[in-house]
Amino acid sequence: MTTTADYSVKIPNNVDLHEDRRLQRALESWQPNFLSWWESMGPTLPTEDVYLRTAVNVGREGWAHFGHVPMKDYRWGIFLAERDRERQIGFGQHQGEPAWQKVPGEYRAELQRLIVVQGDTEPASVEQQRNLGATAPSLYDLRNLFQVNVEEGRHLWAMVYLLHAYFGREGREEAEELLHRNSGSQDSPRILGAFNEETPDWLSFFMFTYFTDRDGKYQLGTLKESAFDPLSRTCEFMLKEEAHHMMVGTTGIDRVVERTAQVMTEHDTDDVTAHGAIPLPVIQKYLNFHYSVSLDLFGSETSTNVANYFTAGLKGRWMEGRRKDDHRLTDDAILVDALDDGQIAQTEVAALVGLNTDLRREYIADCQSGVTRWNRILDGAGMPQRLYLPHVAFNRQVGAFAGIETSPTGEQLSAEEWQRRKGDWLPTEVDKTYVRSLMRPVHERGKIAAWIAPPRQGINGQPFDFDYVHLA
Ligand code: BYC
Repeated sequence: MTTTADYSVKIPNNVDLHEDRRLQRALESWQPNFLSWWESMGPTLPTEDVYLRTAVNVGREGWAHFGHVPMKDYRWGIFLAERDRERQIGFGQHQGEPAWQKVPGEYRAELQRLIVVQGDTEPASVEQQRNLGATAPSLYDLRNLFQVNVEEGRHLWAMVYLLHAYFGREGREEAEELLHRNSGSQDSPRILGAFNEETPDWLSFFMFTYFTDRDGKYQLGTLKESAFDPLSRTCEFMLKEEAHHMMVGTTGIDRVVERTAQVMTEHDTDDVTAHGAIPLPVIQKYLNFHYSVSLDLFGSETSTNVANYFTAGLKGRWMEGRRKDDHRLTDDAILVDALDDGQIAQTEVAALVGLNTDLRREYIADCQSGVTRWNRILDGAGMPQRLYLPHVAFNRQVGAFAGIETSPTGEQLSAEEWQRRKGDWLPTEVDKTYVRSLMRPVHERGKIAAWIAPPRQGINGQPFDFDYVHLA
């Protein structure tokens, strides 16, 4: 195992793939299927080349190379973070034992399931975003979209490598299925709810990369703790790439809010539609939608699945190493959200079954930091309006609150009242049509659409007016 990726081979990798001919052949026979999936389900906008980052080294000293690459020639590869030979399991009933280099038979099914669920989200997001290139607000944004897309493709490779290398025939079959399920498909949809929603416009894209990619960050963070070392090392490296996706979402919404605030101040009006910007209430509705569907991605407040994952050592907590407890949690309790006699309440449960709640709370605190940041932009523009995260029970389809309806402040509503008022809180057809009407491509160097401010910084030290993408 080296830290540097070998690019002289068909499948770039740092896992000494050439030493295992069977595995290499299996992955080489999956590769054309991946490429034809990319051709038919990946980005639709024809391009000559794109200024992309390609991973070249997983070590500490610089890991990426930037350059213009035709997207179909992007080198998707397999990169695991460096192995720590002393690594021990950090939690659960195997705490203190050496990390596993193979899959223990008794946990095979659960591990495979976790890897399949994780793998399923990656190509799903590429499918969701495939038409966005045609309406990019600038070449800079177009390049970022494609960067996110190729890296999600690489994250699929990361999970497929694990399935092929450690799960035999079943793993290979699952790897095929990852290319056959499709986002939004009636017959074979993607596994998790949020990955079957549409990403039809760039406001949705920025909300998705802020809220849904952030679930990815937190889930990968828990899998990085896994006793199964190859999974842990794969996730560690994926998290490095994920940071860029977070940046795209955070600064994307920054720039939308900034532009709206500018137009509101310049024209002294809340109704910015006449001036081609996105009204704050519409931004809030999009935020409400993406946040609530992303909360669903954490599963139920109480889950025996997650208790079993933790006890077995398959999936840890966010920042497990920094937690000041026994890392076994067999005697601990946690307060989780619940319905008590139909009312929103909290109830005490065993800490182990409450671990989805624990992770969701870490995630919520992180989401709040974005809202605080966007409100600082509003404040800086001298405006009294503020954005907010809706109540945890708002618009939920999974978990304790799936059966009730609430307002964004958590006021419980009857089904009729919800039907009557939900258009005040979630994007309506009118809102979506308006946002879509703004989505006209700006594919000219150095230019930007009117509904969004330019970024403060370019990519890899390049200016905003750099030729990030050459269109075909
Ligand atoms: N939609 O015990 P429960 C990312 C299922 S995003 C549909 O409460 P558990 C990315 C659940 O599977 C990160 N079904 O939940 C972001 C279970 O079914 P089974 C993706 C759902 O198991 C942007 C049943 O309901 N990675 O990387 O504790 C771009 C009972 O569930 C949903 C992972 O999620 C839902 N929302 O936790 C690109 C990590 N929620 O098994 C990429 C791996 C639950 O009884 N996955 N269900 O048939 C997991 O850790 C867990 O499977 C979950 C659910 C956290 C998803």
